[in-house]
Amino acid sequence: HHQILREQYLGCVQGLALGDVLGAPYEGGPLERALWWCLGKTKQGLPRWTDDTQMSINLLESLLDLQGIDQEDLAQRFALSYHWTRGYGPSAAKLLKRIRKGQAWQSASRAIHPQGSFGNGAAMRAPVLALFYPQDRVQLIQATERSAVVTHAHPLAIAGATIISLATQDMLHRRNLEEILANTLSFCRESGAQAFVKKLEAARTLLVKQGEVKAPDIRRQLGNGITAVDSCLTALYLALRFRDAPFMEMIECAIKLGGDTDTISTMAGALWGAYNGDESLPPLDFEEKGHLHQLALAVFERM
Ligand code: 8NA
Ligand code: MG
Ligand code: MG
Ligand code: MG
Repeated sequence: HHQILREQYLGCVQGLALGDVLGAPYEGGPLERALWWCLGKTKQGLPRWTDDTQMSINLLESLLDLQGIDQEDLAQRFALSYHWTRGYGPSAAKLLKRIRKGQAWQSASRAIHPQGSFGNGAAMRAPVLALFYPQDRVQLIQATERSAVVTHAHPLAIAGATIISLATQDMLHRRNLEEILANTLSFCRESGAQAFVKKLEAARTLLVKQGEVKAPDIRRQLGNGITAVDSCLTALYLALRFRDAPFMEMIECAIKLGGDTDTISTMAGALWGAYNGDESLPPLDFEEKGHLHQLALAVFERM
């Protein structure tokens, strides 16, 4: 039995933001990369993070202020902090602008996609839920669903977010590889998301494979895209493959995959940091690092 440490809380939050910061310059196509080349630093010259970290901060602050998931509060925080320079997904941007104009999140979401978004935008902020619900699996599953639907009502987006929040809980408890794969598989089966079951089997095969695993194999078998199905198990795979290796080796591998490099690095970074703690992260400075530190501490101290 492992006692979860303060540095694991700090590592999860800092690993999330650092993954975002390091992956963002390589995200998407040439246009997005050129834009990030111009926008990617604060006036003080610090690296900037994107929507992934912004929404994680919103979720942490809402959880701390309201002592649980409050969907209306979350919708307002997400909408008020939306800014086009943070690289939000196209549907997420539309949704948050509608909420900001006063539309209810439920009807705004349905107006954009009747079944909700299946992007990875709920999964990228899901690690912080495990910090708030570190012990109870059922409670974490419910909290993940309730916080996801505000922006991502599609069952695949919720399943992806839950895979990430549950895996973060497992990393906090420093469970072994087989346990984490078994826990993930049982959730994928419960949720009925066959696409995730298939990819989890592929991830297991890649994890136990002897010799080098090349980026094109990971990309083809697990995905590198902006949907939950094409990114969540990629991030879990990277975190498990590199969890006893340096953080930067994992990030380099995530960047080699191309596609949604910031979000895959965000999720993998949070998982890695939850396992290894903040002292093992590279000592790089970035936007609002001290504020993120304070938020992680505040969540730890209420445990
Ligand atoms: P989102 O909710 O906009 O979803 C991403 C995209 O998936 C949408 O814009 C649609 O194209 C498509 N999509 C989602 N749901 C449906 C549906 N039900 N029917 C048809 N199409 C659908 O964005 P998000 O909040 O999930 O974020 C996803 C990613 O976008 C994150 O990586 C984020 O960082 C951002 N982003 C990605 C890139 C990139 O090129 N990789 C660039 C900038 C921003
Ligand atoms: Mg992003
Ligand atoms: Mg909030
Ligand atoms: Mg992204």
